[in-house]
Amino acid sequence: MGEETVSEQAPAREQADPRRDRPVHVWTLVAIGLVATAIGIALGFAIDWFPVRGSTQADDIDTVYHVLVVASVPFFVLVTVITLYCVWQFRERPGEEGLDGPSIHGNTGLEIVWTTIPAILLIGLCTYAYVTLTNVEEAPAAGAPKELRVDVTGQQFAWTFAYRGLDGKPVKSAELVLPKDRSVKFQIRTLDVLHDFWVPEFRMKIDAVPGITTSYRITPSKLGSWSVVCAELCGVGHALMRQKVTVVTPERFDAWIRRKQAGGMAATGAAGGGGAADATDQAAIGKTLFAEGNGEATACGACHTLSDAGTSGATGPNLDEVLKGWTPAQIAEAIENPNKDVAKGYTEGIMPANYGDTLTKQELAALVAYLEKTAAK
Ligand code: HEC
Ligand SMILES: [Cu+2]
Repeated sequence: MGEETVSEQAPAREQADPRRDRPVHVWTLVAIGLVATAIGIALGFAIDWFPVRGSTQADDIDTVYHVLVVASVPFFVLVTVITLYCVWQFRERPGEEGLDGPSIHGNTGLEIVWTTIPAILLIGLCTYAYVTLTNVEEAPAAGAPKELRVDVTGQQFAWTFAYRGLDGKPVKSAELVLPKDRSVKFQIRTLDVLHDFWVPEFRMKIDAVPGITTSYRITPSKLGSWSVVCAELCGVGHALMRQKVTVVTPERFDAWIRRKQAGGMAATGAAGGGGAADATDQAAIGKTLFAEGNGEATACGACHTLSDAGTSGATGPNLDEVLKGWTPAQIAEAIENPNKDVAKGYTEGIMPANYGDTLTKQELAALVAYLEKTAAK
């Protein structure tokens, strides 16, 4: 039996077979490969893959991408050309059904070549990417404007921002506002699951990991308004976890910070005053909670637009429009049990369902009082 198979197979391969196509010359394949490589690299550069370059880091990071294109297209072409050529040249022809090719065992020279070249290439590219990442994240030089520190907190399904190291008191915000041409270091945390803090225009991104604080640094280099995106699948509301980042001139940034500091101060003063807060103080506390949260409870303004609180969130209904005529009981119910009566056109499970726990009774009352007063205007 065994002998029969061998004697049947061997001649089929060893003799020049009239059924075979004439082999293509190796230089023809090389020429095809070079043309395909040139087209591939040209396309890689011609297509504009990237959003606007919004930070000083963007140039170097885009260069990494272009170097990777130049390094990987030739290998992609090499593998593809050889594969397609073999599929065509050694296809099964009528009469060859069930035949097996000659058995080939190992080629030490080839194996050394195809291990060494990719190893050198990979080590080189990793080193280059690592050095680039270290360089773009270098602390600002002496004499540059003082670095801004922003704590970023992720929670299903919104981000809140806290500015540290300002002159005067820290500022919390549901919206990210940054000055142009000043280095900013983000310290990123999460209150629940993994999230990932990303502004595509700034190019940098990093996971928010439970239990640890991660960070990165960028310098906004363009005025404009873009999206903060969550880039780590984090639950049903992941795709809606988007907020606004606005890059403004340093003067406008300082004015914005001062306005925030003044607004927050009134509310803190009222809360710290002790005793029964009167209606105006209640509303001031409510407004602060709405725009800033309380560290545990996500700011409502991250998801809701409310012009009185200066927020522009777009994940949930616009509260300038929907709250008219609501009773305090209805507002409280919507906050504590958001999934009971889901607003038309919106998905259940996006608005945090834990405000009953993360807000104290007084905070909830203040928020309801504020929203009722604002809606009545
Ligand atoms: C992560 C985003 C998110 C946050 C944070 C959030 N909400 Fe919502 N909210 C939504 C979504 C989405 C809906 C619509 C679905 C629903 O009713 O549950 C909604 C619905 C509402 C409604 C009902 C609106 C209607 O038309 O029925 C009210 C009122 C409301 N939210 C108030 C608040 C308040 C107050 C806070 C802060 C304590 C808050 N929300 C925080 C996303 C959010
Ligand atoms: Cu997320």
